[in-house]
Amino acid sequence: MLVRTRRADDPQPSEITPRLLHEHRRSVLKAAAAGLAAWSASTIVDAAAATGESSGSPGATRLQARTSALSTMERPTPYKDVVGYNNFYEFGTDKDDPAAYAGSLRVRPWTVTVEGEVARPRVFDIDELLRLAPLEERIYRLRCVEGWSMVIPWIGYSFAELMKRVEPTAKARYVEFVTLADAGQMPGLRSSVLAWPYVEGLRIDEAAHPLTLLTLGLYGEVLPKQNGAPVRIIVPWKYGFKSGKSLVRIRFVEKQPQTSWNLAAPQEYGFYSNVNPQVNHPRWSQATERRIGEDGFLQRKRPTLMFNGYADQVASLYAGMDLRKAF
Ligand SMILES: Nc1nc2c(c(=O)[nH]1)N[C@H]1C(S)=C(S)[C@@H](COP(=O)(O)O)O[C@H]1N2
Ligand SMILES: [Mo]
Repeated sequence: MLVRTRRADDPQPSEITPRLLHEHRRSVLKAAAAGLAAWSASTIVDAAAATGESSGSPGATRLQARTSALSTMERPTPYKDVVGYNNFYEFGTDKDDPAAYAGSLRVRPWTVTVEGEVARPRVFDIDELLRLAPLEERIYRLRCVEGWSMVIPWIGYSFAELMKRVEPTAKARYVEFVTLADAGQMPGLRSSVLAWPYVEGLRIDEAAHPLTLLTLGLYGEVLPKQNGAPVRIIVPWKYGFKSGKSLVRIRFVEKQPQTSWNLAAPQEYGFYSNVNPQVNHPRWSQATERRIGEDGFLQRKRPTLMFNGYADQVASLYAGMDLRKAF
């Protein structure tokens, strides 16, 4: 059953929040009218139906998730593009390498070690993480620094849920996300294109922001391997590379972490990497983006939105900062 309708036109930045809340309220009311608990309405069917395509891999574990009001109303990118056009350099640098080679990734057993400046350091088993908090479907735009974007119905919960359970100390000012580096499973590690493991970082208030999603699935199923199984982070107002895949270690630290992309090319990839159409990459403009799945002659370029459309929610995190310097 469809409980939401979604329009394909682009929302203006100022429109996003009110429209989201409006749509969410409507879906809740409709679900209630149909005699369903609002949260049990099947967003899985909804996301797939919106693209007019079948989605999901045969045999993949399905996840039940409730609709989140933090979703964009844009049409999700077709499933085949979401799982077929990827950046995951541990499996090669071509867009189709992850789909071709990530099959060798072993996702069980899997643990995520949470350590550093926390009162309760802990090793979480992946199956524990799947049950730690109620799963939500969050439809977010993913804007790659290379100039393309997708709209993906992710499944997970706010990273803040995990933070609550480990209790960061007063010294914790940053969070370092360390991803798997195992040459036996990851043929891309033969290349020295990046320093392995792939490491990313956030300031602690960015990590604690409700939009920051500890991500365990997409399109109603557990994360496909090429998308960063079994758990990754998604930070929707930042360029895609801030969203590390296949996390194994999360460290709360005092000092700003060294990140893989910043080490590889510091003049091109700063620590913040907020989506910002006014700050160009040294080698290309960031003013517009190409939506994957809509390629073709007449494809119009979409304007890139400040903070990827989340200015109302996140701009205050950067009050007083010069975003040309802190790029
Ligand atoms: N471990 C790891 N995480 C990674 C990357 C990577 O190469 N390795 N690539 C990043 C980049 S550049 C992007 S755009 C997104 C792509 O996510 P997707 O393939 O699920 O769309 O993952 C990010 N996370
Ligand atoms: Mo990217």
